[in-house]
Amino acid sequence: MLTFYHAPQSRSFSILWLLEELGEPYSMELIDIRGEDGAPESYRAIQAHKKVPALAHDGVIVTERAAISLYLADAFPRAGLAPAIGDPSRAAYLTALVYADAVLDPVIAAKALGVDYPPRNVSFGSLDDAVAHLESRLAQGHAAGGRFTAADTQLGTAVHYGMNIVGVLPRRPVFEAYMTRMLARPALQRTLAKEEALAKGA
Ligand SMILES: N[C@@H](CCC(=O)N[C@@H](CS)C(=O)NCC(=O)O)C(=O)O
Repeated sequence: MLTFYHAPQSRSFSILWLLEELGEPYSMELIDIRGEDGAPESYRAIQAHKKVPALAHDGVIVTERAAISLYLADAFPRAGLAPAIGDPSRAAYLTALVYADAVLDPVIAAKALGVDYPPRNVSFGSLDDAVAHLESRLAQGHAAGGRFTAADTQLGTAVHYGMNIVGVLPRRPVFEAYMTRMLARPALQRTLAKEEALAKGA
């Protein structure tokens, strides 16, 4: 049994997309993160910072998008969203999947918030380095080489947010072509439809 703790139009979008790619049944608990004090205090027992997403699976809780993505892709291998342990392509997969939250999300957030920082003194480095790295990585077709994996739900969400929502990432042809490929996926189209319905309160 999978329970997904979600808020529409938030970072938990990437996990909603991954769940749609997996095709496993799940239930959704909506968490109101936008009240004055954020999510209810009771939710802290699930997520220490009262943030979404979180996932409960057969009595265990997983938090942090990178961990949830790795967990789900490994727990449901039938969907083929993670190279197996021992497959050399797992290196690029793990790197891209963790990069999305460890590097790309903070550089986009810092730029969007107008925060100046010395790139060599922070773990995530500079936006320019991230753009150059993403450009060469996504030129291969997907986050981790030739095929779609759970790294794409993470990187794809960050590229969409950075380029289309906050306008921090430049509209490089590689990024546009990548997003066009992602948007052709039925699972992403279902995710966007669900998000729209949730945002309208349906
Ligand atoms: N490190 C977390 C970040 C999740 C996150 O930033 N969630 C935001 C939504 S965009 C949130 O729940 N914010 C509500 C709050 O901080 O009160 C993860 O990767 O899961």
